[in-house]
Amino acid sequence: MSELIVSSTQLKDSVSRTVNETAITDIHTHLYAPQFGDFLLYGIDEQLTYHYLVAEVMRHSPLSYEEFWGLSKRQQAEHIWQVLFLEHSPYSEACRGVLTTLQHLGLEAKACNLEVYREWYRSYTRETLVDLVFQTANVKEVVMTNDPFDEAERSLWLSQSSDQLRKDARFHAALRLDPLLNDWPASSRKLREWGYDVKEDLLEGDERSIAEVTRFVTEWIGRMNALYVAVSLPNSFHYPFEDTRSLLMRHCVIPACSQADIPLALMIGVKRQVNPSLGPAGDMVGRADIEAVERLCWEFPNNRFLVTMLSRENQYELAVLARKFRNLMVFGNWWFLNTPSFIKEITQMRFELLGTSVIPQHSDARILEQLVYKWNHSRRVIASVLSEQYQKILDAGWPLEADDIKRDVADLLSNNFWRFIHRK
Ligand code: HDL
Ligand code: ZN
Repeated sequence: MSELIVSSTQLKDSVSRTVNETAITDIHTHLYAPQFGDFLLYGIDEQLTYHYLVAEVMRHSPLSYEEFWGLSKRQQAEHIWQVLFLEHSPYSEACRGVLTTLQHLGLEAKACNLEVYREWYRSYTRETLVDLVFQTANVKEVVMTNDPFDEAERSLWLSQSSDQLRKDARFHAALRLDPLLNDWPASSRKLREWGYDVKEDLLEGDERSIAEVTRFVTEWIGRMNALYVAVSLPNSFHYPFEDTRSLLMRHCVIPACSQADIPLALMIGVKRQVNPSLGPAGDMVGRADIEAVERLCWEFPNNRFLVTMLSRENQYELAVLARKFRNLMVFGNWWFLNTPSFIKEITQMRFELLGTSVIPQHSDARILEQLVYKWNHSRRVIASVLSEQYQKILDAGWPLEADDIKRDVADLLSNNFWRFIHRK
């Protein structure tokens, strides 16, 4: 029998220590293994020009969008540092993230200029920095976002042996299909160029096109050894619907996932490019139709769906829906929800409605070092919420042991994912 938890102080210490010491499986990131070369972003200039900070600097900056985008990456970083960190206090979540990262990498918080940080990075290679960051963040593995419609990534997968690209076991692939499901006209033209016999005017019953799209998805699942297939969907997404997206999901993507015994990840509620002048920072949130998720879970009981939604207003109904469908796994506090106040509110509600059967967080990291702050900030909140839940069962006389906490935290931060994708 392991240590019996009897006091609230002992409980908080045990939970905090266990959450910090449990290595993370980060199920959705935009990171790449070092073998992908420049695809893997790192460094102070990349951290400061993260699109979250671009959105924030443009609220203060005297520069026009054109003037800002006309600056070099370094000049953009210098401008963001000057405006958001020196002329204003950096307490927004994205700004504070840079400070947490610098702190945990042992760098001074407010260097006289960015050259101090750039000099520090010169002593690292991509590979040694990955080692340092994964160790500092206590992350054991991440899932990438891999897009076969991105010409540069496509040619990398086709030119290098997949074993070469997948040789770092800390990096797993996810097949991202946004262009296929959200822009069929353009994607169908690309598929035809690549030798897939598909019609742009895709109709029910077009068995040849359906078979060819399914072949495309199946081939890329295999090439990448994808752990899941993913797509982000607009707040206007409905299912079923008389549109090509529904046809492709029903007849191509979900059957291909079934065949490979992997889930489909749905990330729902993004209104892309409401302000194109902001570039990657120009996307917005919109409340989505939870019935689309309900209908998918119902129509495909043998398929599994990893789902996260961008709107705060969708969180409660998504958690209740997960109580109705065991093939639905709720994950993360996506994008604008990835702030301590929302992580607390949403995680508490999920723990109350779903217990331990949830994946409470992913980082969405785009720049390698973001793993440090995103997980530092999230661990703190998840540990606090978890302690509150445990305290309630202690108060009800439940004999809680330290090993119970270790088991539950390992489930929440890793094992729930591996079990759900049938790899454990
Ligand atoms: O579509 C996505 O995967 C989103 O996470 C977008 O990449 C978004 O720009 C982002 O990075 N959010 O954190
Ligand atoms: Zn993402």
